[in-house]
Parts: sequence; structure tokens; C-alpha cells
Amino acid sequence: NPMAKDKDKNRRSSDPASQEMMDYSVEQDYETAWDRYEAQQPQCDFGELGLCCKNCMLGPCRIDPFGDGPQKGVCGATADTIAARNLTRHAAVGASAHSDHGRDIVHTLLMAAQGDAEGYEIKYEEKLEKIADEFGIEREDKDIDEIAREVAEVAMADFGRQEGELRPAQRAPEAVKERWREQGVMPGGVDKDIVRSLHETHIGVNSDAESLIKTAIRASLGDGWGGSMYATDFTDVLFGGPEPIKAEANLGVINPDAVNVIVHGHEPTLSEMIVAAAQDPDIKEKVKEAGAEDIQLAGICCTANEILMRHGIPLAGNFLQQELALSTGAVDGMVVDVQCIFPTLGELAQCFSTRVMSTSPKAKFNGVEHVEFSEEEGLSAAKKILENAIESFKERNPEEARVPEHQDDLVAGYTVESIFDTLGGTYRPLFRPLNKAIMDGRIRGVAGVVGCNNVKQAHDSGHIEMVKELIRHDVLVVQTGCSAVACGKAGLMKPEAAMEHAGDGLREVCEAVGIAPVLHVGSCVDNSRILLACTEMVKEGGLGDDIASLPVAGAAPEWMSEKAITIALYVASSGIYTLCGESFPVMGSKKVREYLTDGMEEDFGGKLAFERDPVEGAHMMIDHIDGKRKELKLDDMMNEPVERAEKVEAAAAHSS
Ligand code: NFS
Repeated sequence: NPMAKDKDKNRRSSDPASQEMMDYSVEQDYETAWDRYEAQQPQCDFGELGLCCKNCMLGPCRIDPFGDGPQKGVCGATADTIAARNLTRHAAVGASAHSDHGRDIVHTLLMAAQGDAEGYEIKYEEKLEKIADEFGIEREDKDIDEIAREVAEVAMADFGRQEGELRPAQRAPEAVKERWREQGVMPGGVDKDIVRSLHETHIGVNSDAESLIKTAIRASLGDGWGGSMYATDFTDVLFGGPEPIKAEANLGVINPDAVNVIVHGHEPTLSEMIVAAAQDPDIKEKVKEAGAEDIQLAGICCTANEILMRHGIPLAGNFLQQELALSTGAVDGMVVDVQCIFPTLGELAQCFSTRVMSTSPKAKFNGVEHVEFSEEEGLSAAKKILENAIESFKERNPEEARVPEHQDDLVAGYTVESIFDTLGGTYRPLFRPLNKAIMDGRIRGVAGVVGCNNVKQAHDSGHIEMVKELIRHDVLVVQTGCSAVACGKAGLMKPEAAMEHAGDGLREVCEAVGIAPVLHVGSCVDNSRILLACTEMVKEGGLGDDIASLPVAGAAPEWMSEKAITIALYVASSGIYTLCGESFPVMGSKKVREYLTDGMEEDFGGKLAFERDPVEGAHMMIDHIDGKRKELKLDDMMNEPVERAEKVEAAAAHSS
């Protein structure tokens, strides 16, 4: 069917490496997500609008968005109830994904402290001690393992907490916490708030849209300020706090002469052990015996970001490149764990000698070999995986391998701890240089641009165009997830990018400090780093006493996953204007739509906005940032922003 194979690669992706592999995939008849997307047309409008309900078997029901057909489900639920219930379920699933990952990290810390986790140790003692102090855990006369055990136990209890408030949420500025308490959304137990969300969406429980949304917000806050924050904190404790580090990104990092192993998924407990096992002399020896130059590790999705941040392991690509990476025929092993993994990988891998290996008891895939990974025997499992990859290298047909050359350099490894060491802040408080640059108008504000790829947009273009527009207007950008991978591949995360793309003020700051205008702060759970960076900016002073008063904004230009819904909800309810490139599936309910994009601001200081055009979206964020600057009386401090933007525009026009 020629219709099923849309060869308009520009419409599918803006990334040259992906375009090349897309052509090749079409030529070879390899199926990709883009083909499946086209085969799905037209997609269901009721689903997209959030107007179908299959929560009980009185249904499935759907509400007619035009008002001619039924306006109530069999139980009587209206469009508002149905859309809000659906949203709440999505948020609960997103929160559970991040938080179950967070729980595993806490568990690994506990096992490492007890000496039960092969290959794991505590690498960042200072951070652990800081958390112990924060949790009120006595440290005197205790060795580091004992402290780790107690900290892990306290954290574990936060997941199952039945009463009281979630511990890490206490880090938020007072004004924010007060608002959460007032609105009844201060998170408690991570698990409890998720279960509560699910309960409320059962037939005949909560039918009030606004109160359902608040339940969704509470579970989401328990992710951002709980599950995800624990994941970030203890990943740092176990594997080390990232420091700025150089690396490369895109499919060109696959080395035709090496044993190529791609880690894909999310949990650093696995990918870290793969990195460690690749250093093992036994493995090195086997690589040599197989006739390979070396072993080349690379990553896809967030686990890639984890090992990039800590070891400079290159990024093979983001979410929509997982099939394209396999299509090179030069990947010997692809090891996956959980989240964002296409169920088709096993099928596609059959075209090559590639071995795809699943590792998590939570995620098995058709046609994929399972090498169960456990923290007890982490290193052994990782070695087994690499040995399998070495075996398939021997079977690889070099003539059939097709690796695109595209790759670019980037710097990653920015965290709340490392970020302003770099900004010359050897003195405390660390965030003074940033706040100062914002106050004197060299930096207009800060934007977090994060999230997935979505086949509904040209892959990567939403991220790249939005980020370019932001930095051109002197907005410093911090990034996580697949969005970070997109901009890393596009060369926006190297210091030279400031010269080429940033407005004068931002460029001046970047050049003075030697940073790029776009900073990679990690995986999606590391969005918690952005929450804490905002908290530090508030603490530093001069920009108001509330996250909602900061000249900052968030965006997920190409989002697609339920995790992204959760993130958007916790970011907005922490007081940050949050722009989503795709709508939430709630647009069929006026009440839900209006609350999220308007009413929410009064209750939480932040709100959502939906706009697919990335440049338009960037300007909505810039307008918001300018509004906040005005409230802070910083608007006259901007060094003639309009004129400067025009100058840059003229320069850009001149150079093209
Ligand atoms: Ni985030 Fe990371 Fe990527 Fe989206 Fe998936 S990998 S956890 S969900 S697709 S950014």
C-alpha cells in the first residue's frame, strides 16, 4: 500500500540522521512508528477530546461534542466528569511510572547499604549526609552504610506514608506549600495519592471535575516532589553527582567496527552496571577475540541521559529513533528495561543479527530474549548481556550495516549542585550569579524545555525551533528527556551555540562563563532538579518569594506520554507557566479546559497552555516571562529587548 509509506521525510523528522535512516527503512521495508501512525488515520476524535469512558461496563460511553447526541454516559457522567476522570487516570499512571522507578532506586540504595547489591556503592557521600541532616537522622558514630540504610528506610516509608506530608515536598518555598495546603493538594504518601486518584475515578465516586483535577495534581506533586525527586537524589548518591561533561549525540555514534550496545529505557540501576561491565578486563578480552575494535555503548531515551550525565556515554538518539537505530543493522545488543520501549523491537531485530534483551520483571516483549536483571546480581547480569552482544557481533554482516554519519558535540551534566560552580560561584549562595544576570536584564528568564517526541509533529523540530527562539530572546534554557537529546543533536548544547544563536545578553553571560545557552540537566525524573533550581532562585532573593513570581516557564513541545501529563501538572501547580505542544485529551470539556488554562492560575500561580507551533509557543512563554519581569519591576532593566531581538533577527537574515 503506497499510502501507508509516506516518504515525505521532512514531515516525519527534521533530524538529518533520522531522515537518512527513514529513507533506508522505506527502501528496506522496515516498519516504523510513522508507518503505524499513518495506518491509524483517522484517529478517534472522542478519545482525543477525552469524551469516551470505559471505566465500567454500563459503557463504553461517549459524549457528542457537537451537542446533538447524548450528553451523558449511562451512569450520568457528563463530558466534564469523563474528561476529568480520564485526566486523573493518566496522571496517576504517569506518577506511578516515575515513582516506581524512584522506589527501585531507594531499594537499591538500601540493598547497597546492606552489602546485598553486587557492584553498587555509595559514591556521593556528601549528598547523602545532607539528606540525612534534612531528614533529622543522627549521623554521629555511624558509618556511611548505616546512614544510607536509615535514609533509605525513611524514604521508603514516604512511598507508603499513610499520614502527614511528603518529606521532600517540604523543600518547596513556604508560599508554595501554603498554597498546596490551602488547595488540599499537599502530597502525602506517594503510593497513597496514586491509589486515591484511581479510587476517585471508579464509577460513582468523584464526579466533580475541579476536585478530580486537584486529586490528579496531588498525585502529580507526589511524583515531582517525591517519586522523581527521590529517584534523582539517590541516583546521585549511588552513582555520583554529575559534573559538566562532553559527549556526542546522534546515530553517527554507532561505530561500525565496534561491538555496539545500546541501552534503552529508564532505570540507571541497569545502565550503570552495563557501563561498569564494559570496563571489565574479561569483557575487553572477549571483544578483542571477536575481532572488534572496542565496545561502543550508546543510549536511547532517559537511561541514555543518566549515563551521559555521569559518564559521557554518547546519545544514540531519542524516543522516535529507537527503530531507526536498529535499522542500521550495526547494533549488536539493545538492552531495554521499562518505559517508552516499542513492543515492535523484537520483530524488527529479526532482520539483523541484533539481539534485543529485556531485563525487567515488569516489562517483557514478544520475540525478545529476557535476561532478568536484579540488584543482587547486577554486575553479572550486565556482563551476560555484553557477552550476548559480543556473540551477535560475530554474526553481523558488515555489508548490510548502514550507519548515518551525523552526530554533534554537546556538554551535559548540569545539576543544582554543579550548575553554578560553573557560573563562577565558588562562594555561596550559588545562585547569585544567575539571579543577578536576570535582574540586570542580561538574561530575560529561564525556560525548562522537556519531554518526548510525537509522530504528530516533525520529529525534533518542535524542540529545536522553540529553544532557538527562546535563546535568541535571551532566555536561558534547561532541558531534560528526549527534548534534551533533540537539542544536543542539533548542536545547541555546546558553548559555540551562544555565538550563533543567543541574544546579546545571554551570549555575554555564556561567553563569560563558558557555558552553552542550553543546559542538559538530565532525564525526565531529573525535572525535579528544575523544581529545586527554582526553589534556589527564590531563596537567593531579588525575584520574589514564590516560584510563581519567577520569570520562568516550562514547555513540552512534542509530548506524548502519560508521564508528561503528570510532569505538566506538577510543574504548573508548583507555580510555573507550562506550555504543551499537543493538547491534553480533555478539550471536549469546557470546564476542564478552562480550569487548566485559566482558573488554575488563581489557585496555583501557574497554568497550562496548548500550542503546537513551537515559535508561537516560545513567544507565549516569553510574554509570560516579560509579565513576571514587569511584576518584579525588572522590565526597564531589560537592555532594550525588542531592539536587540531585531538586531539578531537582522543578523540571522543577513547570514542566510
Ligand atoms: Ni520522558 Fe524519558 Fe522520552 Fe518522553 Fe519517554 S524517554 S521519561 S516519556 S519519550 S521524554
